[in-house]
Amino acid sequence: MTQRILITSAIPYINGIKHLGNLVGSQLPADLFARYKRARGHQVLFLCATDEHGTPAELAAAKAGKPVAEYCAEMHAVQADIAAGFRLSFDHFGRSSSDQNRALTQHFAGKLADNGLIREVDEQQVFSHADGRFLPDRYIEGTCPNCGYDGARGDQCENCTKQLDPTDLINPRSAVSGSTDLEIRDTRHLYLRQSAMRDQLNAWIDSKTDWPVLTTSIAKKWLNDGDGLQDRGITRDLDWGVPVRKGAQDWPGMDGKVFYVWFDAPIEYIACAQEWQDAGKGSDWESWWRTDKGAGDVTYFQFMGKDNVPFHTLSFPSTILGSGEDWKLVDYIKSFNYLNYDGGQFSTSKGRGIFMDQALEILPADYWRWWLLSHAPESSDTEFTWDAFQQDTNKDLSDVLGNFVSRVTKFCRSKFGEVVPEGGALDPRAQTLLADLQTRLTAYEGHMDRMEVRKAAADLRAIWVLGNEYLQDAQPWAVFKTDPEAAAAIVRLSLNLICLYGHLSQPFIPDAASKMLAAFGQTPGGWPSDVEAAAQTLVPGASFTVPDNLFSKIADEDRDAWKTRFAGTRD
Ligand code: B3M
Ligand code: ZN
Repeated sequence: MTQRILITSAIPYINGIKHLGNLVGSQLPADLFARYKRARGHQVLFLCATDEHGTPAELAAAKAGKPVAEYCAEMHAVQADIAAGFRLSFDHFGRSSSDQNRALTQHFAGKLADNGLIREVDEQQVFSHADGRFLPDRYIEGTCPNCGYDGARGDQCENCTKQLDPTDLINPRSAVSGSTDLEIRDTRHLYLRQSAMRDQLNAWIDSKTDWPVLTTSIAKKWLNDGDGLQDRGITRDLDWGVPVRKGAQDWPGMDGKVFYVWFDAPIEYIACAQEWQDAGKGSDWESWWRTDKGAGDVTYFQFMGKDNVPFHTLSFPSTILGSGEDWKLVDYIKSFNYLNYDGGQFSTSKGRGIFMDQALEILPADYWRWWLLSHAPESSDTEFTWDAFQQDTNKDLSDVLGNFVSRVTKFCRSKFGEVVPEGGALDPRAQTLLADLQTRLTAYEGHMDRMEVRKAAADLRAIWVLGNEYLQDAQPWAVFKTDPEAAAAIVRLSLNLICLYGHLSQPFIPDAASKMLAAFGQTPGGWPSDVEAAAQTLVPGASFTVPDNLFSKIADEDRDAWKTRFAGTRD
């Protein structure tokens, strides 16, 4: 039965290009899942956007010497371009600074206020004399009161994932100037009464028995930690952001303030559907998001890195539930650990690792997609090393898959021409192969359905290997000498496997998959669940073209050059 599936990836910050660790922790697995579900015939809406508000955007724009709106528009185009380069198949790549998100964010704030879930607090905030401004959240650094990590930021400790307020930090300093000449000043802010939602959130999380442990353990930890579910400030003294309003009305005392970036960013998941419609790409966006308007049959999946889990299991659901309206809550949260880089961490602020634009400069998207997904940091952090990357991609993509495609098509061309030969009946070895493939395919589907990315990659690899082993075993080049009919049957089956592989590989390596299918005049889209039937799809006599080499091997010189080039930091 066709399902309606809503998929969102955590929306990347606007202030710079993301590294491969960010990519594999959200956008890439979300894309894998979206491609798979579409191929299986489901109706998918896959949304992502740039997260454009907050101090990071302001500071990055200032550094670039541009007005912040202009900077964001440019960086959005840059990120959209890179996403296209990685073949991320978003139905829409929106912007949290959109008019739609502005209105919706103000709408939610109004509803929360109506429902008594917002209180006004006269609080004290850090003002930096050296910087001449209030320093919100991220731009104050200090020691985490929870774990003692000395690089904790004012919004969250990266080390233990605890959500923080800037004034919680021990020995605070300005991340802008490093100055410790900080003064606490009075200012009034809005707080979301998350604590009033504890029971509701607890019951909701408890009902999610099929979620990954990584997700529920982080959620439960902060829910039951006593102060983990504190009321959260949702406004800031900044110029750039969604102006604080109660729905369409002014909010007395809140002039010149904006909503906190983490308040409006998840709301962009919703607004993005409206942007998608307003861009003429679809209709009836509310049928994806409002259970009173048709979204009752939608299943909603979110993908994100572990540091984003508290915001998606506590804060955003508080906004949704607290509104009292019939917005859809997420059904499944797939979260990821971190990918490390060659003995350390990827770091945007330090420019360490490989960034998305650089990756595409040196190799096509499929290499990265395959390696990153097949090493997705699911059950623990994992590490990127150039040696492993070279070894794995050379083996899986060139020696196994690429080699299979090229041997079969070239052998066929030399003996039978560029047409699918007729040949005789399949021999028992082929029957065994088909049975083995069917077993693996069923496992592959199960792992894809459950978003077990590494296991799914292992299944796909095994499916490729089975074809190679069969060819090695069946030896059509030897058989041809004595029994051309039998050789033709082996070749026909193998050509059919190329098409099967094209369809099954498409979620992981869309470009190579398209090339494999194009060689036979096919396009990606279908899903051959029945191997036996798939093995007979090509009509004898149908013509094909030998595809260009699908993958080149990564040479040792290149590997070493890249190792050196990416050893330092990005300038
Ligand atoms: N931009 C943080 C991140 O990219 C943040 C995610 C927002 S999801 C609503 O890790
Ligand atoms: Zn900490």
